[in-house]
Amino acid sequence: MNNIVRERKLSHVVFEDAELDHLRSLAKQYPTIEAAVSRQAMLNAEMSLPKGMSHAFSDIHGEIKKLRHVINNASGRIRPLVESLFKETLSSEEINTLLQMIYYPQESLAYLQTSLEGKSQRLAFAKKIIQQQLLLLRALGKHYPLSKLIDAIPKAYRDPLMELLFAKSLHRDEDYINAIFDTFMQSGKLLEIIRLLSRAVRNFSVDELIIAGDLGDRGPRVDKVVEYLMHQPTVSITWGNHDVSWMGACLGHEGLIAVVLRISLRYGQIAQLEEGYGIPLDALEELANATYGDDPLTRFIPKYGNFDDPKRVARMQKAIAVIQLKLEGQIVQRNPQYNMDDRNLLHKLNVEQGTVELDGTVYDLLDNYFPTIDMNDPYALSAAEQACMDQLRQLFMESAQLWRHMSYLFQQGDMYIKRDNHLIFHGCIPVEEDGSFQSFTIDGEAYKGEALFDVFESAMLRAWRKRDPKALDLVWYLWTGPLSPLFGKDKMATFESYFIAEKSTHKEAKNPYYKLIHEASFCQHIFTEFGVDPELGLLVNGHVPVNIEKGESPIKNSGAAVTIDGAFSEAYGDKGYTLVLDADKTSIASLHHFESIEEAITNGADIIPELVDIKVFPKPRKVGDTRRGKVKQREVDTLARLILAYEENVFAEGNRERRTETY
Ligand SMILES: [Mn+2]
Repeated sequence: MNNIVRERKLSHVVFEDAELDHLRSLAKQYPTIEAAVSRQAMLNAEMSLPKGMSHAFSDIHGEIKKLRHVINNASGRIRPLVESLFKETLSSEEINTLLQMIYYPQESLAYLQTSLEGKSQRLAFAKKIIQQQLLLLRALGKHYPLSKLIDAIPKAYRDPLMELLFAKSLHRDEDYINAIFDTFMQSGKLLEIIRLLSRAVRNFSVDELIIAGDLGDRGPRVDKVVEYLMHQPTVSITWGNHDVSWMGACLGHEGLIAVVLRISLRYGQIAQLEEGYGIPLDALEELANATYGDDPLTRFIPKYGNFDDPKRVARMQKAIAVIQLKLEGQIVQRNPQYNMDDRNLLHKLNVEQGTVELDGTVYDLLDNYFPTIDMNDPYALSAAEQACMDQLRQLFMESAQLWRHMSYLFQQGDMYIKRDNHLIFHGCIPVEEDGSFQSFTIDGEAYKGEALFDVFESAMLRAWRKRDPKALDLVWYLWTGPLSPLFGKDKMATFESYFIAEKSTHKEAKNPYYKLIHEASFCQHIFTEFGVDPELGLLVNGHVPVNIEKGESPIKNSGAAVTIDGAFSEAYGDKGYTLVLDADKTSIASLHHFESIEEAITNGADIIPELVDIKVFPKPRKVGDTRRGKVKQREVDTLARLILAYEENVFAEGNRERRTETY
């Protein structure tokens, strides 16, 4: 035995079986010491980069036009970069042209096409734009490893575009560069390349988009919002109460189908159902005409939208509202543990008198026409109502587009997410007045705090994967239940707002959480529960619009909580916020109205948000300091063990099994 082997034996490196199994599969990916060292070097280098930027929005509510703009301009972050890069070399008009090309390449090119005459002018223009786009990509590339920059270059044209990207550092002469551009020109590919590079710049400007819930309802098109998000590279979603209503409807939950239909009709947003998801409303219309043909329907005229026949929409809304109230009664009755009996009001109707009794007080009804309610069994659907729901349920479950979109939300979504000390969710953490966590019982077990979020998350997935009826009812509870972290109010006053004049009965009381987040000690109590650093933590929720006109601020007095529902959609106020999670600070950007793509192209309309810093970190955080960085560090450590296993001849390099190992 020679010395080296003796030394090895003396080192007594011990590998447990479980570790060896893991290293063996890793060895397939890194079959040599060189391969493992290369990977380690790249991981270590990446961990030293500043952490990428994340943008968080919430409460999009179907507002596709504005969402598209805010994503395209990276919440206003592309403009300052373009301005600083090109301030010496481009006029402000040229800067605007470049920005329009990046935001809306298709539309901008169509607009410019008319003013660019002749081949040489078009070539010169395209060449200029492409070179500017590549410069931008290089500037953005400093935040990423080279491999990511290469990945960002459109694959179909990667070799020639890489040449152009590095032409300057490689001292390429004009002939070399022109040969590439001339070929693109001759084959008619210049405009396509501009479009592809615009997308690359946009995708490269933001590391992660976080949507804190409520993609649809009220505003125009939930289907277009989901479709657009599905085309973005990295999206994380925390579900909102409106999202889970669509998700449950897609799985065939009748109560939630009624909710989704009623809200679409109330806000006059029928196109998303009929065009977006191919769900015609004929069955409902037939029922509505037969049942409410002579009804004046004063309480049901749609709030938005221009309709030739608003009464047609109103009739359908009333028909589905009554069905919803009945179905909700059934859900509450079959789930006594929800403690929502007080929401069942149909058996308290006095149809002869035209009144309803609510908490001991008798109120007059604004509408007393309920031909389908049988007072002996007020929560049962009539035969015609049931037949209509059967048809609608079939249509919801058969819509391939709805299934595609909702599957994306189930897969991409969570009840909450943690990002580097930011705890992000849609609604609230249900608490009592004194700040202690409220608990909710599922299958005889009480859950509160983080465990409550986790148990709802697994119910969501059980509903999706197994169509478990109990889990499906929990999806409904998440939509409207008083202890739902997505809803966060004591009740949803659907019945009262339709049928009772007294405004006091419409009031929905918010969970004490919304008051308590002004106190630093309460926020720290939450951070501890959710495993977030109490010193650096920030609570982020949407769901409740911040009323700027009333002097409300998105940032709470504690400095440790922020509400980012800034009324994004026109229906709510047309403002909105983006939370910008940067390496050195977290800031809130206030958005404003966005007219149209046409205005953006012809007059340079843009959303240039105002930024206010919320948290400034003692030192800029690197990738290594983040959640993803921790994963990378573990990979570096594991690779070190793999290298040791190679050095110790536990494995042979090159994917060759050592003979001794097979025994
Ligand atoms: Mn909401």
